[in-house]
Amino acid sequence: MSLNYRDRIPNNVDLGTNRSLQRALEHWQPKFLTWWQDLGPEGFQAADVYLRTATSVDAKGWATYGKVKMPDYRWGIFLAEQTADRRIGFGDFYGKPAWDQVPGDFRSTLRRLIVTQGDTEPASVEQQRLLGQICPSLYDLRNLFQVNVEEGRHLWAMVYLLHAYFGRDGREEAEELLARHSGDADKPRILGTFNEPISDWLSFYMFTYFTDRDGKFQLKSLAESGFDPLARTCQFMLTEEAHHMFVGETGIGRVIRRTLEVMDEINSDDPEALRKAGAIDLPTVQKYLNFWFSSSLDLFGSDVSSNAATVFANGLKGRPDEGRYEDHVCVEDVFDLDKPDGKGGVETETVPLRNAMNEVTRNAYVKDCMIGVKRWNRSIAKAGKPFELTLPSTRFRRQIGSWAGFSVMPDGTPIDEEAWNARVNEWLPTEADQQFVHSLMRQVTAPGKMASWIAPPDRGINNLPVDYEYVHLG
Ligand code: BYC
Ligand code: FE
Ligand code: FE
Repeated sequence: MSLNYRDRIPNNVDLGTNRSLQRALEHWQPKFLTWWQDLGPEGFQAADVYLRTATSVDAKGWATYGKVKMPDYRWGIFLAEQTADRRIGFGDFYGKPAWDQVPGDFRSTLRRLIVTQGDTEPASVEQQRLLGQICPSLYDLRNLFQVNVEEGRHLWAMVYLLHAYFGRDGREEAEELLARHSGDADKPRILGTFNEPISDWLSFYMFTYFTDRDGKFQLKSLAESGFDPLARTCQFMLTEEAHHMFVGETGIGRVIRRTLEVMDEINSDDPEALRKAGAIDLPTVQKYLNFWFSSSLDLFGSDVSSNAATVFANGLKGRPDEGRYEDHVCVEDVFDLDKPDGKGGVETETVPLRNAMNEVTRNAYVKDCMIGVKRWNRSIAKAGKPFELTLPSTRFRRQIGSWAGFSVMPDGTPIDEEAWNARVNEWLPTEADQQFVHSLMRQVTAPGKMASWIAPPDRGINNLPVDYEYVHLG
């Protein structure tokens, strides 16, 4: 299936054969571009950026690279190839043919899932809009913009579904996706993490490591959907997501590598001395990790959720990698959950598996988060430094689910509020920590040069050297 770049809206859905849909999307397109100009990357709309653009929807070899001004990026509608005779892979309709149209009974539930997914994409662009002005290198600046244009395309992906399958209310929801804004007091974005400011690059790397990884797992779950257009859209989005998490993992890895170098240079691992030397001390990295990991855990929803049970039963949203499981119906199985016992301790509650699907997905996510942490720790150990980064307990600093509002130490021990207040500054970034990190953020734009607090990447993009001019400032 070739991608049509001749149409005003690039696509592989034969958009040209559906005139009214094409017109509706062409009506939304200028609104998207206005939003991009107003709330997309500030100050770089005229710059030439070395970006990759999709040329096929195959998992391999789908990209072409070249210098593009971001407003000229060809945002389009790309779905993975259709599988013949695809069947619904889980829930009450297991084994029935997948749906090409919206199943009427589940219309509003399905729309809500698509809107929630769609809302996060422009939210992240809004959160990151000022980072270009404090970029640590041209290489990083280019990666930021690559992530931004692709999140913009993910918005297109959901808007296409809303326009194509949900009629007038779908079109209204598409407008609302441009009307809510990250952090807006009156019209915030739907999910908590997407209203948190990302005002420095350490937060950006944490976000792309932890929060884009929620994207990976939610997209994997939606890629199992019995509603075939949603499944195929998400399958292609997943191929773009890998780079976002790469930016996070290598970004944090480079921050750590630079800190280790400075430790050797000044022959000290004292946080204050490291800060004076322009590096980010590892306890501060841990605090930022604690913040973004715990925030991202909330994105999976409550551990016991009737919503989750319903969307699973209805065949709308499965488990990530549903194929790994033997039982796809899950009416008999149960799941053991830890929850507060109301007396300052922990107790186990046994719930029907379908109601615990959010927790099943969250557990898979936590396991995936470990991979990078292990890699970072290996580099610290190799440098001979006695420090280990850890993922805090899933009970720590939760705002959604049965641990919401409870004071819990990073190791998972429940404590009282007084003890929490006495120690919270050891666990989460303080105002002073944030000010320090922010004080390091000075724009570096000479090709190949890096800010003081970050090591260069191992290699450049698409086999180009690290000192290639990835962004030509107009
Ligand atoms: N903040 O039964 P519950 C990405 C609401 S990231 C605020 O606990 P449910 C990306 C919930 O909406 C992937 N509110 O949860 C990453 C519900 O409200 P209503 C995004 C929250 O419904 C980086 C109520 O609490 N995709 O792509 O089972 C850059 C009770 O809900 C939060 C998706 O999320 C929260 N954290 O699950 C760019 C997939 N959590 O309806 C992009 C689609 C819950 O009672 N969404 N609530 O008013 C879903 O599948 C589900 O909506 C959720 C929540 C998993 C998010
Ligand atoms: Fe996305
Ligand atoms: Fe992403």
